[in-house]
Amino acid sequence: MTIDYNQRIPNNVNLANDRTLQRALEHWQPKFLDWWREMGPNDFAAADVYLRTAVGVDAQGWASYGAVKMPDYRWGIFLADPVADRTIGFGDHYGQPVWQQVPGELRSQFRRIIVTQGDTEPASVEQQHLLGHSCPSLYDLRNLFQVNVEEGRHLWAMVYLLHAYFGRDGREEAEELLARHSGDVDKPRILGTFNEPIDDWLSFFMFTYFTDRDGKFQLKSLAESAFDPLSRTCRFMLTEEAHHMFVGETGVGRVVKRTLELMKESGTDDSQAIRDQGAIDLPTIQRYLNFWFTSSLDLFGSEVSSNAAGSFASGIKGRPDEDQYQDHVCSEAAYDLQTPQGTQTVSLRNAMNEVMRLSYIKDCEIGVKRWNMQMQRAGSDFRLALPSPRFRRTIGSWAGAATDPLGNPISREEYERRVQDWLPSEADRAFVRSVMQRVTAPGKIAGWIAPPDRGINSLPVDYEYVRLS
Ligand code: BYC
Repeated sequence: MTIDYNQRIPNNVNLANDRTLQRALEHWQPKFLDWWREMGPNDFAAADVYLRTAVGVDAQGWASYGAVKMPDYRWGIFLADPVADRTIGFGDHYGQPVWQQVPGELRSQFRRIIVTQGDTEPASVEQQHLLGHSCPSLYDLRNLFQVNVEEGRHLWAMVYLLHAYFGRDGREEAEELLARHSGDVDKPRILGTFNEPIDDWLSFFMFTYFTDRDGKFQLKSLAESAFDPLSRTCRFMLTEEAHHMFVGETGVGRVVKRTLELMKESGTDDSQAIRDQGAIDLPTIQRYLNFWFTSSLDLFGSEVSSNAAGSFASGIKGRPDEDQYQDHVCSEAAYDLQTPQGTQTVSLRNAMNEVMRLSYIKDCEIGVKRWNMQMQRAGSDFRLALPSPRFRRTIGSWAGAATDPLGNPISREEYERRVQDWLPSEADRAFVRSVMQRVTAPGKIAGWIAPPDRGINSLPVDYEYVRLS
């Protein structure tokens, strides 16, 4: 299904044939643009940014690249092509044909999940609102903006579903998605991580590595949904999402690389000596990793969750890559959980959040291994590690339990005494911000990060990816 760019709202859902829906979305569009102008990277509205824009929805050749001013980006509605005769892959309705409409009895659960997913997208743009001012290079600045415009499009994806399938309630929810704001005292974003400030680039890279990866897992589980328009929407979002995690993985890798270079040149791994040279010492990188990883673990919800059981049973949300499992109904299976009170056996359906969290942790390990290989090759003994999923949790069985990063229970007093070694302190954050001075000359790069191995879309690294004047 080709994307129609002649419409005011580019789409591949034949919007022109549904005048009521088209009008409703055209009514929401200026509000979105107002929000973008106010909460997005607004100081760069006049810059020409080398952005990719979706031109199709098949895996090959789906995007075109070119200079665009961000407010002119063609946000639109793109669903992956339907799969012929698709059937429900899990839960109580396993094997039945998928739904093209939301069943009445599941409306509020579907709406809640779509709203929660939709809420994260503008939240992340708000979190990164001022980051452009401290960019390490034009290459990185462009990547930030690419991520931002695509999160904006992912908001469109959810707003389309709300408008098209949830009537008046859906339209009201779509308005609310622009009314809540990241970190706002009165109207914060729904999920914890999306209210954390991202005001330095190390946080941005950790966020795109860890938090966008939660996005990958949540979108994969929604791509399994029995509600076919949701599944198709999420399938296409996943195509765009891959680049965001690439930005995170290579970003952290380049910070590590630069630090290792300076450690080698100066013959020391002393943190202060590295900081004196304007780079970020490895223990600080570990503390940032601890912060963003643990915060992202909370995004999977509680270990024991009747919401998760209900979503699985009724066909709302499956497990990522449901095909990998033998049992797709899971009505009899049990699951052993380790809680602060000891082992607890629950039904597998109730433990679906934990099943997802464990697959996510496995996926997170891959990048950590790569970063550690860099250290091994450079002759450093330092290794980064993911902390235990019991550490610094605010949701679920381990919420509020004092443990060290290995997950060993400790007293609250010991936790408070040692937390500075485990999580970024105010002084760490101030230091990290202090090295992040804006570099915008083509081909130049800040001193705390190594240049990328290659440019974007086969262009050289020193290409002028953002024309600021
Ligand atoms: N913070 O049974 P529970 C992305 C709430 S990222 C605050 O434990 P459930 C992206 C929960 O809402 C992916 N509240 O968990 C990445 C519920 O509240 P209500 C986003 C939390 O419901 C980067 C209560 O606790 N997509 O796309 O099974 C950039 C009890 O819930 C948190 C989704 O999340 C938290 N961390 O699962 C841009 C998918 N965790 O309803 C984008 C849609 C839980 O009782 N969402 N709570 O008031 C879901 O599937 C589920 O809502 C959750 C929670 C997985 C989030």
